[in-house]
Amino acid sequence: MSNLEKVTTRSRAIYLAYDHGFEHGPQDLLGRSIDPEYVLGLAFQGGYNAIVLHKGLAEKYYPSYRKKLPLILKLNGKTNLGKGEPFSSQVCSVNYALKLGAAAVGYTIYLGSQYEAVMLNEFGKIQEQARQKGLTVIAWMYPRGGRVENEESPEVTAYGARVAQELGADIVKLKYCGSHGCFKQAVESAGKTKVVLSGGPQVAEEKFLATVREAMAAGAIGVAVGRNVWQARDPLGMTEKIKEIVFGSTRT
Ligand code: FBP
Repeated sequence: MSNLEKVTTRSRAIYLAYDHGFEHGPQDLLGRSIDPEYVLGLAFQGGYNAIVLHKGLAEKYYPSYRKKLPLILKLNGKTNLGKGEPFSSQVCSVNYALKLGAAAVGYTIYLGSQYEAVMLNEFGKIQEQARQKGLTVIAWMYPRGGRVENEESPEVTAYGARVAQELGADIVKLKYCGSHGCFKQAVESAGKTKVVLSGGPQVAEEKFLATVREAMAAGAIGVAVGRNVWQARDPLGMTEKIKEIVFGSTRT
């Protein structure tokens, strides 16, 4: 089985992102979603290809899922309390991710930030270490900072996709740039690096599903979604609708 096959199903994938307690604070974790046990159960029951966690949650909650749900270990993070140029620093090593049972590692690059060089440097090392250990590498490519006028413009989205390809990411996670055409351009820029759609803040169910449809039609292999699932009224129902779009008849 190739590295990518460990976190995909017939070259498609749905990932449940759950790093928000770190990135945004508990304000995002409404109701049951404050409980990591609940969200891991949801990822397993929903048949997600993997769950995204920081190491603290992986240490305490992942052991009982180790054999049944692949893990994407998020290697860097930042809170939303800091002001100024965005910088997400590395908080976990590739070796420790492997020890925790990860099948893949994730890293956010704020392309265009004043600290871009530091993140590119960290990612470059992580990519090589992950290759040696047989882990899939996923880049969260989020253009952001004072020099980036529009974080979701077609130009910076495609630029981020291209940089992910040139850095050797297996998968790049991109925010939706607003149309089928511009997302298709981003997918083309990513080349052999696979693209997954980043979910974003919760929106009306039909609106989110329409975006997933457009991203898939543009060539994405799936989604890495958090809030639009575990903040939904019926997270498992929402999951089924996403699966229908992403896998259609390809799901085994
Ligand atoms: P969502 O589907 O909830 O948007 O999660 C995707 C994600 O990339 C998370 O992994 C991460 O915590 C968050 O979005 C980052 O959001 P922001 O753009 O606000 O920094």
